[in-house]
Amino acid sequence: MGAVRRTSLGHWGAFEATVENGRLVAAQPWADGGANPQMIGAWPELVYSESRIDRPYVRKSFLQRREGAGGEGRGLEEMVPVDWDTALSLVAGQLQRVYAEHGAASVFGGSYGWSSAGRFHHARTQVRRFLAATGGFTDQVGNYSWGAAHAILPHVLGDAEAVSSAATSWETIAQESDVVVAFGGLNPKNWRVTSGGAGNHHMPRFIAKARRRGVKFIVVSPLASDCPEGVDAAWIAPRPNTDTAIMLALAHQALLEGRADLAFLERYTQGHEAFLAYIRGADDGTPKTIAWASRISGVEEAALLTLWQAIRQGRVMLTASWSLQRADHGEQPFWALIALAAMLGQIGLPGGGFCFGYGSLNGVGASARRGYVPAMEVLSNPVDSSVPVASFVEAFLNPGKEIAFNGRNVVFPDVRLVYWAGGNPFHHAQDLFKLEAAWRRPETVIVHEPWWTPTARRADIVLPATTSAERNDIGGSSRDPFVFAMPKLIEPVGEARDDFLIFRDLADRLGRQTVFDEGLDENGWLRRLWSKTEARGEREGIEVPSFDAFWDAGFWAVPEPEAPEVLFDAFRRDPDANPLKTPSGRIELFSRTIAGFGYADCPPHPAWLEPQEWLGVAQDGELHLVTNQPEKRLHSQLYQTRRKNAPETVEINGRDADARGIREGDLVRLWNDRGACLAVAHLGGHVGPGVLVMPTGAWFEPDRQHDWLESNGNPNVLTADRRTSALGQACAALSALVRVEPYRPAVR
Ligand SMILES: Nc1nc2c(c(=O)[nH]1)N[C@H]1C(S)=C(S)[C@@H](COP(=O)(O)OP(=O)(O)OC[C@H]3O[C@@H](n4cnc5c(=O)[nH]c(N)nc54)[C@H](O)[C@@H]3O)O[C@H]1N2
Ligand SMILES: Nc1nc2c(c(=O)[nH]1)N[C@H]1C(S)=C(S)[C@@H](COP(=O)(O)OP(=O)(O)OC[C@H]3O[C@@H](n4cnc5c(=O)[nH]c(N)nc54)[C@H](O)[C@@H]3O)O[C@H]1N2
Ligand SMILES: [Mo]
Repeated sequence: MGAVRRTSLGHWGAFEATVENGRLVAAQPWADGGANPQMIGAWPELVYSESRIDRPYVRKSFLQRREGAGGEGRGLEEMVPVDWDTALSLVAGQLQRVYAEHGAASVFGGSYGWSSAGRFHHARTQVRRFLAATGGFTDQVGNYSWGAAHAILPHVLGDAEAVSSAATSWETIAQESDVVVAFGGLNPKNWRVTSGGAGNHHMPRFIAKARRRGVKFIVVSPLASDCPEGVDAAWIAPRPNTDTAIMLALAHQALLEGRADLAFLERYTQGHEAFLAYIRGADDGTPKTIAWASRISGVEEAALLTLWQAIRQGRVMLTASWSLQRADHGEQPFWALIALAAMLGQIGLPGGGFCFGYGSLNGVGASARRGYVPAMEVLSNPVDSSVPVASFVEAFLNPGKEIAFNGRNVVFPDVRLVYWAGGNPFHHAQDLFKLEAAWRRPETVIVHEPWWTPTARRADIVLPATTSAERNDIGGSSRDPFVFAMPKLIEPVGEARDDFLIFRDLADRLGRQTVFDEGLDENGWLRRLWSKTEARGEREGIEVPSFDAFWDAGFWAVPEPEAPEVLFDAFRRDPDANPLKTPSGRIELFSRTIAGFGYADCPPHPAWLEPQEWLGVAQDGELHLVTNQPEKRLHSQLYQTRRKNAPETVEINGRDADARGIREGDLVRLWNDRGACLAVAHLGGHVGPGVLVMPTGAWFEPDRQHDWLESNGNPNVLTADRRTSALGQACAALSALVRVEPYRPAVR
């Protein structure tokens, strides 16, 4: 039989698969989509990886004693292979037991994680749908990506769309902007990825277009490579987590020089008086001057004044990457950026104002009509129990504890059973040794995974899931102009089953099958999802192909929107006719709602608050650890391929390396009170002094001989399990201090 070529999709791009004799043998970027060939090419390696889970497994003592086994042995004991029927009856029995004895809130099923690109077989959606159908569960709210923004933006802008889906189009930057100031940079590595996957990775093209018109780029980031290549951007390297101070000082300078657009503030904002009083220093006696920001950020006054000169006139786009808000008081830099943009008065103009995430994800600022990629339907959760996404470790450790969260109180449930499908908490959570301890608390842990990830290895019952190559699906991203058919390429590897089929079987055992599947199989669901795309097309006068035509073609190019998107253009045209959904209908630079919450860590206007961990409080020898997204992987995905880098690399400034006797390529040990990990030092001159940059995603591998030493270089053993504020309760991974030294293992 000859080779067959089919189109498919992953979060790192659309690809053309070659299948020979029932085997996936090659994958190449689709069309001229610009996806990264190395990441795409890893598909066969991924699918046939040695780390695939070949059949169901149960932890040895759990198989013998069920919930009586206790959690101590998780990750340590032997995993015993069992047949599917044994595994599924165990799972069903455990769910029944916990529902009956403790109630649905004791089933933790938030199951945060990216899962796979296909929207029907999206494991996190499937597990939450399943648990909603069988009795309910404790959910997780918000996300790790932009959790703090998700909480603060609705108070300021009326909703969170400016971070979740909407963005001023790059087209308008290329046509209208004079200057782009990118806090957190525009790192091209991030454009390799988008949730749901893309056919179009064209950010480099947009940037090139902007460059041709002479748009000037200024990158404010501790890492030089956050500037896209060929852009020759000016680089300002502040201490991490000090952007808010810089933004406030620029706003203050605008006020001093009479360049603040008071008419804009008057017409389009609410509470600017309080904000202006704050930056003048009326409340705390400290005007937020350039000199003040220089002391905090470590950037010379002259460089900050040059930055001010660059933005005091012309069309200015101010952008922030999502990373800025993944830190202590992460709400503030986003609010401060909005305030600074309001002072300059260009919000709502093409190529001007502010925007979040251009450097964070492929497709932000691309021209795409939203809403044509259908999402799998969820069911409403019959119990009202949820925790902020990044608080799950705290919740496992403190049942019954009450925390404040964005104006309400959350009581942590008494978690007895954990069900995770489509995420890797031993990658994504902070303070992983703390997670290890918390993970022992529940009575039962069930995980669906295609691969033996650190999370799968720490389960009581592991069910092997298929990859997206082994089933039919529909995929795509709302930030991309394509929807893709994802035909089944090969038969399931080993005894793997689709998450959907596993849940359908379990739902049947629990007497809830029709609630879960509504009588539809895979094909039925794909057709039902496509009918939503058709219905949307009908509403908007867009011609959508029939399901069969779409499936045969392998993709559908959604027609481009007529005009490039400009954030808040309608609001700018007429704020009375198009008010924001804030209490005042305006951009809130002072929020009475937030004032009413009375949170010390989130005041009612943008403000500089010292992070708990940053260079301003570092002891002698401590450095600020920035943990960013990995270049050649998607989080912990692809680690089981040649995209692995073990131990992971850490970027260190030459001066800091010299002071510690560290040379290029040395094996080093990073540590603090929370743990330690290995890494390989890289001294490329890419980071500012006092800063270490280390990507996330290495598979957590604690060295049992050397207590607290993680050997693959997973930096989350060093990050703090701390929230941004009582408002966001979001992940603050990017505020962490550590020490580093050459690694000299003790002779055993
Ligand atoms: N220090 C630090 N930590 C961070 C961040 C940071 O910047 N710094 N970033 C955070 C952010 S923004 C995010 S989004 C998270 C990401 O955290 P995660 O989303 O948990 O990371 P992934 O590695 O993408 O995990 C997805 C898992 O789903 C599995 N999977 C894939 N397909 C299937 C399937 O079909 N079925 C099943 N059952 N499983 C499947 C994969 O094998 C993988 O283990 O990490 C967060 N953690
Ligand atoms: N290749 C690849 N791309 C990805 C992902 C991936 O795993 N791999 N993950 C995707 C996901 S889930 C998400 S949420 C996005 C995340 O998007 P981002 O959060 O924007 O990405 P990061 O790489 O974490 O951070 C971008 C840069 O911000 C800089 N930075 C960190 N702290 C500070 C600070 O305090 N101030 C300033 N000015 N700069 C700072 C760092 O140098 C870092 O390189 O990325 C997406 N894109
Ligand atoms: Mo994310």
